Amino acid sequence: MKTYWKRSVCPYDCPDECGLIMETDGKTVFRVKGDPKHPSAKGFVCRKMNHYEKTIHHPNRILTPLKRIGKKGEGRFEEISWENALTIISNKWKEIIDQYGAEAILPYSYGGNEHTIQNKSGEAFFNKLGASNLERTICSKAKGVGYKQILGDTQGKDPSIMEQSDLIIIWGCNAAATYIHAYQNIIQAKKNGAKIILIETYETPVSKTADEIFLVRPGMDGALALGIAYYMKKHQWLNLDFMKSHVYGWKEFLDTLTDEAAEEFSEDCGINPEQMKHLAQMLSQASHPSILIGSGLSRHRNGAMNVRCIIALQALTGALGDSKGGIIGELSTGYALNRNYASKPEWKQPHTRTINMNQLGDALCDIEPPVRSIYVYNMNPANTAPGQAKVLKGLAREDLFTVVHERFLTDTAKYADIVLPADTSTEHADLATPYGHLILQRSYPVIEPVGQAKSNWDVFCLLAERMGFQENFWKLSCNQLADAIVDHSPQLKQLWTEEEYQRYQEGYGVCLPVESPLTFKTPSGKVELINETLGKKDRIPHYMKLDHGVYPIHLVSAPHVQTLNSTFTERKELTEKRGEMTLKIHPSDALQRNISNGDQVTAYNDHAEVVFLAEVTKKVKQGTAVAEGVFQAVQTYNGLTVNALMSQQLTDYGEASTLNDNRIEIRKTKLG
Ligand SMILES: Nc1nc2c(c(=O)[nH]1)N[C@H]1C(S)=C(S)[C@@H](COP(=O)(O)OP(=O)(O)OC[C@H]3O[C@@H](n4cnc5c(=O)[nH]c(N)nc54)[C@H](O)[C@@H]3O)O[C@H]1N2
Ligand SMILES: Nc1nc2c(c(=O)[nH]1)N[C@H]1C(S)=C(S)[C@@H](COP(=O)(O)OP(=O)(O)OC[C@H]3O[C@@H](n4cnc5c(=O)[nH]c(N)nc54)[C@H](O)[C@@H]3O)O[C@H]1N2
Ligand code: SF4
Ligand SMILES: [Mo]
Repeated sequence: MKTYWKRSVCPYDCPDECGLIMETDGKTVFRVKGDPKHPSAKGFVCRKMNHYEKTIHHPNRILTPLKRIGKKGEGRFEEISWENALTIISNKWKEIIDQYGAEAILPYSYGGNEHTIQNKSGEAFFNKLGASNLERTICSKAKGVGYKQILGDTQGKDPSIMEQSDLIIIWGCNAAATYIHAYQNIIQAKKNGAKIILIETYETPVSKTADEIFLVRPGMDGALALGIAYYMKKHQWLNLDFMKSHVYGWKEFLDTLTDEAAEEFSEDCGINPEQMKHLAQMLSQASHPSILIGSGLSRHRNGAMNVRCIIALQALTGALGDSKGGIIGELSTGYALNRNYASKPEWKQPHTRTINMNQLGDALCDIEPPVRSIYVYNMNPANTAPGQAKVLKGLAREDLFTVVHERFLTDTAKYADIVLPADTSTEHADLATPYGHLILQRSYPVIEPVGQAKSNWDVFCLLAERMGFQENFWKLSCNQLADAIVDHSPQLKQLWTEEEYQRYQEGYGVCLPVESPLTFKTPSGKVELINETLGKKDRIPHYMKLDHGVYPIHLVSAPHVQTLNSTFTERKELTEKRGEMTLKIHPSDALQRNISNGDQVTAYNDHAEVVFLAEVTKKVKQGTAVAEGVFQAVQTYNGLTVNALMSQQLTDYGEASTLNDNRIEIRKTKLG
């Protein structure tokens, strides 16, 4: 058998989007490694993808279209042909459109595949159809908006600069699991002598690299940041030169940091004044401080504001204008590619309603006029959306026509009327625009499609034909569409040399140029500590105090190192290492409730009751409980996961999810 190595790039919802190389014969992938020529992967990938072949050729992959023969959720299906499946879907949709209008159809997708074509082309299809729009904000939109409110369109910094920092604050990011190459940069910085500080709600795997750990009350990071700013002001630990030249509104901002305010900050966030002062001193004495901001801390009702308060600190140190420090963790490369060529926003039909993806339960159960059909791709909302109990109730509706395009029979797919088999990133061409570093990569198919699996794009083209769309756009192959997007991105040729452009076209990861750190793309051309476009209440970063109701314990849902959201849960060797669905509880909270390590406990609030295995540990802050990972129904005790305890509320800005802004009570589960 003749095999060879081929270049590819990871498609999953992970900031690294690692460059990969794969040993193949064109039909089977035998081995997967990090691409040694990829500037960030440097030959190293995570434990999930270094056996990607186990996912690609997994015996449970869906290989043909399926039609439901059991009850919704039961998971009983029969195989049908593509011809038959497309006829059933298009006939049903035409019937719904005739009777209720296309708005009764809802697309539902997120970042299951992050690459431009498989991620964006569905929007073109549903815009053309006139379906309801989906607000795709489950992840970190509030963080993005918080960043924008102070830095506008300023280019995000590449994590590799942290290697030159002398102080790194990892603020709510489990980089050891979720941003592994940035974590390598941090480890290198530590070897170079940098001090590493962790600000978290619990001691994540990152703790082992941290010199000092501060456990904050969830959602109170704004208070903590402003407390630190207060001590910087009090002791004049400020970079006045930078502020005078490059920061708009700094005097007015500092005026808000009074002694009384500082006391409240400390009391609320659970970090004492001495610790705040210590953090202020370390930050201001560092020559090149970096702050790596995760997304979890923005999934609160005050999430965008908290992010803004943290960024404000680096306006006071001047690190925002430094090429060896500043803010890491908010970056996009989408500007380099014309992604709109794939999503066709101009085809959006006026006055169609928009549904927020975080309120799927309400959308399926309550809204008028009702959603009559949902098409799910790149997502598994039965496991990942907030308000799980209501989402499942909605998906169980007999009168809801559900189509799911998937690689595995996920919990969502089990509710489908029709399941369509999706391919993997090795089976199609695409264009990666990562959100964790400045490296673009183009990918080409490594193997032929497995079974009858098809890419998102190919399915949308087939559906377009059935729905009578006439545009030549729908006649392109994946690779032709990739060519067209690149051709319609003239900026690429301006950003790169001819040689870099050629390497990109050949499928190598190629870096985008780094802009001057003093280029602030805001209306004033400065860092906007005060944002005049916001109302009086919010123009200055301030502490947004929240009402948390009657339940005493704050619940945090954190990522797990063995899995990626619900992706990779098909891989036994990973889920076995992950173990059971666990809730981490502080010993004092456990004692008060007569809970011991290893007990079954029921966490509850107004949304649901969910059973976990208790892990009693000093690694969480008292008053906080942490559930890591996304679990499938079969891996749960009572059919529900931590997502059932989450509300459908949205953030202050960005209409994002508030997955970490929920309270619970916990009791020992009565067995038998
Ligand atoms: N292995 C693995 N990798 C992943 C993922 C995964 O599930 N597993 N998920 C991928 C996705 S979709 C994303 S968005 C990224 C996310 O990557 P991260 O930004 O690292 O992950 P988050 O979900 O934001 O959670 C990070 C941390 O936020 C903390 N946190 C929650 N609330 C607060 C708070 O109020 N204050 C503070 N200080 N900390 C808080 C949690 O304790 C958690 O440890 O990772 C991606 N990569
Ligand atoms: N409890 C809890 N809940 C969470 C999180 C958490 O950490 N804990 N994280 C939250 C965050 S940050 C996010 S972003 C969301 C993510 O929520 P989801 O997007 O639902 O999660 P994923 O598991 O990344 O991807 C979903 C599905 O996409 C499918 N998929 C992959 N590639 C393709 C493809 O090319 N085509 C098609 N049609 N399907 C494909 C995968 O098989 C997978 O089942 O979850 C959120 N919910
Ligand atoms: S899941 Fe993340 S760390 Fe793993 S290969 Fe993909 S991009 Fe890299
Ligand atoms: Mo995410």
